Amino acid sequence: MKHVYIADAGSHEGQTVTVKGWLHNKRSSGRLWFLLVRDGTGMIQSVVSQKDVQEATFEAARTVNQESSVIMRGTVIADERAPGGYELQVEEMSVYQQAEEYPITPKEHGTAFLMDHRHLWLRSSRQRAILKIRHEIIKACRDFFDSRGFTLVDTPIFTPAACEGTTTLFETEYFGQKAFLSQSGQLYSEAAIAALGKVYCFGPTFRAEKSKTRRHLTEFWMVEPEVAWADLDDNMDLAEAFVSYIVEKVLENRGEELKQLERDTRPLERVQPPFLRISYDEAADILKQEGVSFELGNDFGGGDETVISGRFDRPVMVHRYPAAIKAFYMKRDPHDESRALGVDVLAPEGYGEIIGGGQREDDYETLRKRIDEHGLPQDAFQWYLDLRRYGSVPHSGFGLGIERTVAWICKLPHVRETIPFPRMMHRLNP
Ligand code: NSS
Repeated sequence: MKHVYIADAGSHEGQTVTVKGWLHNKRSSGRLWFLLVRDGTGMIQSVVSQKDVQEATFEAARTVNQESSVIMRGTVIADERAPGGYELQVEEMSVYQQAEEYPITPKEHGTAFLMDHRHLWLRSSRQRAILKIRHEIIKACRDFFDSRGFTLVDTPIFTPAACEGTTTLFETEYFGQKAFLSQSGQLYSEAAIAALGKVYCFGPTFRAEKSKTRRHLTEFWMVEPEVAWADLDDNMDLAEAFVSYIVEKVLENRGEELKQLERDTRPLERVQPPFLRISYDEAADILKQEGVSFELGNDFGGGDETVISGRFDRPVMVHRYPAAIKAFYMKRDPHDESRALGVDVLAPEGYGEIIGGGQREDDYETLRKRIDEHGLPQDAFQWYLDLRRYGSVPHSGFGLGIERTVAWICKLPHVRETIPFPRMMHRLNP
């Protein structure tokens, strides 16, 4: 008998098919069992009627447990009242594996319990919806760059030096040598632009974040475009077009999932270019107006970003941060050497930074000096300095954190639900 996925059941109306999946839940009314079966593509209500089936099938329906794996043969019937619009009138069913008593029940569970059972928690409708949206966001990232002439360049995970400061480096032993897990593929993408012009890398990145916040993971995914001959303004144009495209695709293709998460889509519909561009000093002024105590020169904390982004109905771009708090590779503003040509994109609704990037220092001597000033080893950066010795060009890029973007678009309270198996300071299992 033909195995059909539940999502395709509608095109088999009136036919006998086989559905394979997991028992989501069940209820009975005497001689009938209603089994809600899930297969990853959808849910279908399967009706087992005592008068229509063999004793073994009725007994299987009576005894089958939540999350058991099941195989059902039956006829697809259109039924407006059924979830998904179709029902399976079961002729025969078998239980492939009878599940033990399932630990996750409809009652409320604490976060720690759910995180310990993340491998099972993923099966819930809510987690499924989040993973579907995550997938859509990642696909949109790729499609955006692929359709604009960018080439994907895979950058290494084992690296000899820091990109984003030495305090969050994960160190590992590498055949008698020290290696660090990549914090960003940026430096390697900068090398690749001289070969390919416009590139992006997309992969897992690692930071030993000792902060326990709703925005920090120790392993997160980042997509990073890098463009030759692009300045800070070009970079901001690219970032706003990119973020708008991602939101547009999620609205277009994941309406069901957003509904399931009870996400109000109106704020997302407003995410269209142009985004407001304000300087760090203007952002600091907002904090002052709102009565937030903030020392000029410091970086914005999560709470500060919430206040700043709360002023706007769409993402806001904050540029020209104090150079002293930014990475060694950032180009200084020629009009004010104390400011770096960097930009952060802050998401609205209190989410804060989802993108960090900017224009890179392209002068050999200046960059060499910065490497020293930041206490970084010249040796490990010789290859990077070479890029300023052999055909240096103005260039810019940025990194978008996937998990923070998923958290914002799904409106989740914490990044831990945005990735299948989150890694945080106190979470390495499962
Ligand atoms: O440190 S960033 O601001 N910038 C870079 O890594 C640049 N090297 C990117 C580039 O220009 N190619 O990080 C970029 C984004 C940031 O805006 C967040 O969205 C995300 O990466 N990010 C994180 N997400 C989750 N957890 C943690 N710990 C985290 N750190 C950064």
